[in-house]
Amino acid sequence: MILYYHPLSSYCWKVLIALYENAIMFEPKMLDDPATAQAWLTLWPLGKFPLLRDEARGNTVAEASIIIEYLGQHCPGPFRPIPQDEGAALEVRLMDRLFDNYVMTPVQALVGDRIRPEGVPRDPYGADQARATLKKAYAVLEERMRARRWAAGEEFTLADCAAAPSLFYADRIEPMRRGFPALSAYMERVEARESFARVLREKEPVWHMFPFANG
Ligand SMILES: N[C@@H](CCC(=O)N[C@@H](CS)C(=O)NCC(=O)O)C(=O)O
Repeated sequence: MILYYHPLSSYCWKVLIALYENAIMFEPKMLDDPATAQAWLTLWPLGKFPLLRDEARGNTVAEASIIIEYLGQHCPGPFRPIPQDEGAALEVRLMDRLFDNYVMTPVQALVGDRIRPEGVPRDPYGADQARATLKKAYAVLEERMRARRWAAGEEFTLADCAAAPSLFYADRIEPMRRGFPALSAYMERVEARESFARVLREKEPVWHMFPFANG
């Protein structure tokens, strides 16, 4: 299986965590190579990454959460992205949506605002709205995760694949560690987990390219 990815992409981190959790073999293809980027765009003209190409089964799989569910179906292991219990599964999917829609989306808006090409005006109103969304999301997540070890309960799931990258990036842009003790304790736990620790180590050579790397 080929994973089209970039080492600074939070949605790629989300999939890498799932791959590393179950020690799944794959071929990473970095999108900074023009021929790789062309192959990826041909497969997925929407131009979003990550993208998984499973040559053996003839499948092209897009969208991080769907890729993770696909891996859970075809390469099962001790890490189960979605629990069998229906109620628990809904909570996992809800947390996955909360992290994508209300943490990662405003983070992308704030990063996008900072790296606008020269001559394109910034959007302070949109940036304020994005920060306000992040603060509301922190409060909701703090409350919901207060008594949990992992993002959706006692098991490490798809929700954690979404939580770890989105909170990591959000914390660099709108620091959360002082005001939100449950989220802060969660970040320490998840950063110590080998799958995510590996993702964090692998980002180091390119981390300076992140526009908020120094605050
Ligand atoms: N909903 C998509 C979002 C993926 C996404 O936004 N990826 C970013 C990188 S983290 C991307 O493709 N950026 C390129 C662009 O938007 O042009 C998913 O869950 O996979």
